[in-house]
Amino acid sequence: MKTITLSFLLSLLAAVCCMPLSQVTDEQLAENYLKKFFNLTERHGPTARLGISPMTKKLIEMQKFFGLQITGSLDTDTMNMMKKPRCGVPDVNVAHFSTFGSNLKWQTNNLTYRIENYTPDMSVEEVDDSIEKALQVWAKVTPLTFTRINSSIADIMVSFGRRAHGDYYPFDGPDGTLAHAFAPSPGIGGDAHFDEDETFTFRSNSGYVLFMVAAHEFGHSLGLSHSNDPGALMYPVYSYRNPDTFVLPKDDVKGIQSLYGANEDLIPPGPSPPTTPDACDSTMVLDAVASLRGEMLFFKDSFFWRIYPQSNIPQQTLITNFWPDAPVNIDAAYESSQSDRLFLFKGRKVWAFSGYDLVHGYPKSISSFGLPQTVKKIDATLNNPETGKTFFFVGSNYYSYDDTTKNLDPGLPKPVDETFPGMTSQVTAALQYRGFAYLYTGPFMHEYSLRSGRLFRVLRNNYFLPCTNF
Ligand SMILES: *[C@@H]1O[C@H](CO)[C@@H](O)[C@H](O)[C@H]1NC(C)=O
Ligand SMILES: *[C@@H]1O[C@H](CO)[C@@H](O)[C@H](O)[C@H]1NC(C)=O
Ligand SMILES: *[C@@H]1O[C@H](CO)[C@@H](O)[C@H](O)[C@H]1NC(C)=O
Ligand SMILES: [Ca+2]
Ligand SMILES: [Ca+2]
Ligand SMILES: [Ca+2]
Ligand SMILES: [Zn+2]
Ligand SMILES: [Zn+2]
Repeated sequence: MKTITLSFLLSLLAAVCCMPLSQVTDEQLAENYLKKFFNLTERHGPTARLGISPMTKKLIEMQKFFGLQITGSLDTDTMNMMKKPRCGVPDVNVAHFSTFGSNLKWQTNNLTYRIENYTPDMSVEEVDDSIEKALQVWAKVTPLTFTRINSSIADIMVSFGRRAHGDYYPFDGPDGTLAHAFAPSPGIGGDAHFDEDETFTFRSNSGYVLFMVAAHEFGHSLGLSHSNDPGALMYPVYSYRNPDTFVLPKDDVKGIQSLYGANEDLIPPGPSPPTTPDACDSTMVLDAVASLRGEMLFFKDSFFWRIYPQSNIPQQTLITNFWPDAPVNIDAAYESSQSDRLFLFKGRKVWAFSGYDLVHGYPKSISSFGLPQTVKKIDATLNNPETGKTFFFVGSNYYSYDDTTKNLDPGLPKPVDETFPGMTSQVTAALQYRGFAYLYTGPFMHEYSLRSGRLFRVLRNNYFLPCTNF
């Protein structure tokens, strides 16, 4: 945790350049992004011993923060990340939850807020409701209270504005920066500004959900900085979540309680704060594993990790950040290299994706593979590109499907351990990689030859998905 003063934030934000995104080259965009969010102060000139430019150094810092492959260059994943809609507050020196420093918190628990103006995107009632609920996200887990006032100066002044809106940190037009807020202090401190050039919505997943954007900004208003936990509300990049079911994640709860303590009131029982799956948890049981265009994907809850063959650093993301139409808490997944599609299974349904897009006609019933009605869910799937067969593991049995004839093979189902000796417990996930079949059961993984079915080794999850918290 590092102390960042408000004046520092101000000077940083003041360095923001405001060219429209579409007219700038990738390099200019990257330079602006790193200046704005990673404290890049000058672009040229060698950095001491290492001899790498300040720009490369900041690029590596940014790639580390977002769990991207550390290349030090403007590769596609890095550029895509820089183009995502996000919050306008910088990401310097943050780890898991972080604060602006213990001196940047409110000295009272009873705060006031005022909505200075409204967006035409939503009704007045919808804006009032979104702002109130966004503050309650934080009030629920702390002793903080928020009282609305309609005149004079409140601690947290909420307003909508576009471009230059009176604080020297102009907004940037549609997308890019969605909003920003100031750390606790008198005057502009605590205030939250929303970019009117965005389309804000109450509940719909087209446009930006005001409740989600506001809940994040109020985290800053109360003294939290950004978190690199991709499941945290204080993660700097926007992701859609259903406002009706949203529960403040554990990382944010820990962050805000480190400043203000817990809510002493009796809280009615509700869903517990979601935690982001941790690759370092040796007891974790993965939902599904698949290959995709040379990468490996590991699914758990609402998240997945990607691993590039060249690097050993898993990148963790929300499933819906990649495939907005995908289910979460899936049962099984596989890549069909013949059709270049990714199949995701949940219950009796299957989704097919081509790139980021849901293939027309999906989700479908798993009966489309010829599986009988008695199969209520698939535990794991395994595709063998050499034979064009896909195995569906169900309980202690498996079915095999021929991608060419589009039929289930006859004489099925068969006991799993007839083909994969020693696999007597439920298969929870499966992966084919370089001529081997990897069958997961709980936190363990059995390595078989795809051809002979011979069992080579019993490994743990971390064989492919290493623990990289250091
Ligand atoms: C930002 O960069 C400047 C100059 O390189 C440095 O003096 C300052 O401490 C940096 N701030 C943070 C928060 O790292
Ligand atoms: C803050 O509000 C709470 C609950 O409304 C109240 O019990 C408490 O006395 C207030 N504290 C101050 C300092 O006004
Ligand atoms: C402020 O205005 C809103 C709506 O215009 C109203 O519901 C609320 O009661 C007002 N609050 C105060 C303290 O006047
Ligand atoms: Ca204020
Ligand atoms: Ca914007
Ligand atoms: Ca708008
Ligand atoms: Zn933010
Ligand atoms: Zn502003």
